Amino acid sequence: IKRIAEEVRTTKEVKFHWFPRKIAELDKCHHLVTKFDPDLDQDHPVSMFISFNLSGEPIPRVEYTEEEIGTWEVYSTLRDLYNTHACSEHLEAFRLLERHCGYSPDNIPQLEDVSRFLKEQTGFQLRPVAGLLSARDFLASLAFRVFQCTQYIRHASSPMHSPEPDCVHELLGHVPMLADRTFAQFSQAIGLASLGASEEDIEKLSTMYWFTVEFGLCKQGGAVKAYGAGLLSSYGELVHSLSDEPERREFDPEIAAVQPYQDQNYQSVYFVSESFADAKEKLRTYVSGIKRPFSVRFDPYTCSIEVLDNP
Ligand code: NLE
Ligand code: FE2
Repeated sequence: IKRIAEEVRTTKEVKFHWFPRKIAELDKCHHLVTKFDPDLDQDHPVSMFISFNLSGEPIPRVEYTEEEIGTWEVYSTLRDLYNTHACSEHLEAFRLLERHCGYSPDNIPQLEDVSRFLKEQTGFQLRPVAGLLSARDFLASLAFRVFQCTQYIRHASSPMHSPEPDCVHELLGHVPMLADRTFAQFSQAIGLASLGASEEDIEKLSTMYWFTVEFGLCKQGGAVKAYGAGLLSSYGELVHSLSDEPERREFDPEIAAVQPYQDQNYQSVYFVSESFADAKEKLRTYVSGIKRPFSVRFDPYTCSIEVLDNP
């Protein structure tokens, strides 16, 4: 998909990239990054049903096949590993999800139910998406506490690791973390920083997102635990990340934003945060160094972005 850059002007005639200012404008943030062609790539491991829905519409319910529910059974294996490998915020939210949202080894929870739950916890909501989105569109939705979420499941042949997001990744990895208050603030802050940012800053913010929200580790009670969704949804990588194999570095946004990464296999470097509060503070400092001709503020009453020209 070829993206045509749209430009808008502030009163001072400074150009910057278009961004949504109202939650309904997220309907325009659906540009997919196509890494494969499902028609040509016979091995590609997902059933590509796509729910496209507009802002405010309930998320369509999906009836998963028996084979798909079979794949979902990685749930039990992961669940056992969480006790030793997941951070406490994840474990705590997971218990609530089991109680209130149909999380169990033989049921794939419905996005609509999960979205309602998250909304009560942190104001986050889910939106179904057809695949991997462009970084700009994905990050923009976070500014509104909207998480764009795939609904299909990985192929039965590789349940323990998938290079692409799927509902195992979203529901077991992201959702529990989005139920945490500080983590939700951290995620929204990355989103707000991305609005109207230059291509270069989008690249840096999405790399930083990669090493935190997707593959982050944190210290807890003298141990290192996982909070990144890409770890929490992959049995193989969750074990790998806390083993002796990879390198672990202290989280520094400046460094994480430019660290090269690959998205087909396990990471060789992970960043460890002191806590979410500390990560949030470091992010704040990093973001204040990003140059934009304006500043933004989220108005929670109207769910819209206020734009202020910088003096
Ligand atoms: N590797 C992850 C998993 O297997 O669930 C998905 C990562 C998506 C960025
Ligand atoms: Fe993800």
